[in-house]
Formats: sequence, C-alpha cells, structure tokens
Amino acid sequence: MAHGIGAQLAISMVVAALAGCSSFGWGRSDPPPGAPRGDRLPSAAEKFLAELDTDRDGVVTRAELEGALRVDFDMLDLNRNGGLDHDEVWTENNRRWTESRTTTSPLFDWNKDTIVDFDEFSSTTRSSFRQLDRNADGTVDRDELRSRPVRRVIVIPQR
Ligand SMILES: [Ca+2]
Ligand SMILES: [Ca+2]
Ligand SMILES: [Ca+2]
Repeated sequence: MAHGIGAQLAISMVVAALAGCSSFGWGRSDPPPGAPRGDRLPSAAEKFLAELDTDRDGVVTRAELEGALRVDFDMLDLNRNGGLDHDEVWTENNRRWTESRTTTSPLFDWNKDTIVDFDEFSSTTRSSFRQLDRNADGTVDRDELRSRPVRRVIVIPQR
C-alpha cells in the first residue's frame, strides 16, 4: 500500500477543518451557505477518506483507523523494538511541526517510561476519531464528515 500523509495528519486536518479553524476546510471557493453542495466534501475530508478508507466503501471504520495507525507506527519504529525512542520521537515531531504547524499534535511519552508505545502514539488520533464519529457507531461516514461538530459537553442520561 502506498503510504500517504498518515492517519494522524489526515485526522487532525479534518478535525481542524470541521472546527472551522483551518484553511483545509470550507474555503472562499465553496458555495455560500444554503447553496446545494451535492456530495462534495471539504478537501480535508476527501484526504481523510483517501488516506483511511482502505476498502473504499465510503466509511472509515475503527479497524481501518487502527490499521493505518499501525502502518504509521511501524514506519517510525526504525529499530523495531515496539516503541518510539527519543530520537524517533524527535524526528517525527519535527516533521509534524514542519508539515502542519498549528494543527500539530506532537507525540508525547505520557507515562514517562522514555518510550512512546503504540497506545501513546494513537491516543490523540483515537480521541479525534471518536469526536468525528458523532453517532458513536464505530465508523465515520460522509455525513459525519460533512457536518460541523456540535460542541456538546452535557450528556443526557438515557433511561
Ligand atoms: Ca471503509
Ligand atoms: Ca511511554
Ligand atoms: Ca459514525
């Protein structure tokens, strides 16, 4: 599989676009609000699908996300010890900063064991995926990619 921009960058771009704080989303060339958009998605969303929807069925499943994250992780784990050490993290964080500046989410060794393991590597991307998966069915579909996320912090208890 040809490797593209990577799962994390694809997700952080689409999250930023949907939040309206990125040039990747609805730009000046987009139709005004209310105009028919057809099936068109913001460019970041198209990139997100191109990167992560490996079976091309129009939805990104959690399994597709995990597969893409694993590919990214293995590419960074140059010495194949199952974790990213200081040099590997430093190189990757530099690359991310150069590529995406303000939308960068750097790798972080949360438990300070000097290595970034797969869960630490994936945590930001997984939580962004949950944010995009607004109906919590474990997949992100085109409808979810088209609509801006509603910032809801109140959880209404279900009976
Ligand atoms: Ca798919
Ligand atoms: Ca760690
Ligand atoms: Ca969903």
